[in-house]
Amino acid sequence: MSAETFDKVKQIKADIEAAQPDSLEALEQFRIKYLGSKNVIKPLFGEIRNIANEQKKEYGQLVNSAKEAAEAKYESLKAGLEAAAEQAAVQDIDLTAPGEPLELGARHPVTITLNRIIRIFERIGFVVADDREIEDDWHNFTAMNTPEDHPARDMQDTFYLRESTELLLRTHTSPVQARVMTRQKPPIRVIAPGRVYRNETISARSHCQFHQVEGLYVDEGVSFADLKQTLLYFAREMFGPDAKIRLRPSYFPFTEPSAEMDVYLGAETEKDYRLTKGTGWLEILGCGMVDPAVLENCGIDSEKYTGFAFGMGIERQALRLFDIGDIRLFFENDVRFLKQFASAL
Ligand code: 2NL
Repeated sequence: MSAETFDKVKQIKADIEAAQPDSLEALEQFRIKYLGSKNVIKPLFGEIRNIANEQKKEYGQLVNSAKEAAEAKYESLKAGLEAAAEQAAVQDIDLTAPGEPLELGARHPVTITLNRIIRIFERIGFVVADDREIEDDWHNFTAMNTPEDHPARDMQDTFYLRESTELLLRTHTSPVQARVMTRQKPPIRVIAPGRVYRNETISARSHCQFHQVEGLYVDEGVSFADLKQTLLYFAREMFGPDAKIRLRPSYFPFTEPSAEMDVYLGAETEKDYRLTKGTGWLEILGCGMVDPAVLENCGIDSEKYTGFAFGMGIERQALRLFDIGDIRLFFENDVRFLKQFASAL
């Protein structure tokens, strides 16, 4: 009885020593058989109670040596077989095959339009200013002379942050300029392009997020004539050397006097007729002389300095420039749409 049990263990140990797993799969079979949770060695330890007392020690050592032989064989073969498998996999790769083509992206039509506008103003000394999109009530509204009860401040029109009624998604890029004015002395000549937010129902014509460029020029002796000449220059660069402009009286809380600027496109083509509702005139931007109260709010002496400012929406211009019919396409990130507007800018 005892001799048979010894023989069984010796046989298993011999099997372990003779085994030559030659692949990772075979090695795994080996591991399961001799080292797994239901391995064949485990029950042999239990057999020790059937062994005569004077042989127990020898038996125990024999079973242990079988187990150690399995562990040693497993460890000695593992690294080599893994390396061989990896090498075999590498050999399967055709290194001469052509690579996957990298798809080249295209600039977004809003970015193209924005860049065009920025270039035009950069040429006459305007510098791009950039700042946060989550603004505080003061920079977005109070500094801009917008009274507490102004409808723009309503929850219906502005996205406030849930944590605080002091923080909001900027409704225009004016707070960027407010920040420039509070930290820099005139002369100031900046343009502030960027994303702005309004709580509006999304349609083909409007969206709750869009882009704006605002401009600001503050110095001694800046006049409405400077405003008009600067905007005429812009219109000619943007729409061609024959572009005509007109300024219509308007109202903004932050400028006085204020005006809307239209550009004459003519109504000869069907597209221009449609865009200008038959008048030939297209509304492009709002502008005016910076209200002295805004200058004072931002720490600029309104007795010494004057300024003009303007603001325009980008999406509407991009729609016109690329003949796109629906503003929602700008924000869907569909590459089939976005790829169509390759441009030098
Ligand atoms: C529009 C009209 C406008 C301004 C923006 C401005 C900025 C400062 C001071 C005074 Cl820091 N004004 N910005 C002025 C007039 C019009 O935007 O229709 N935008 C889409």
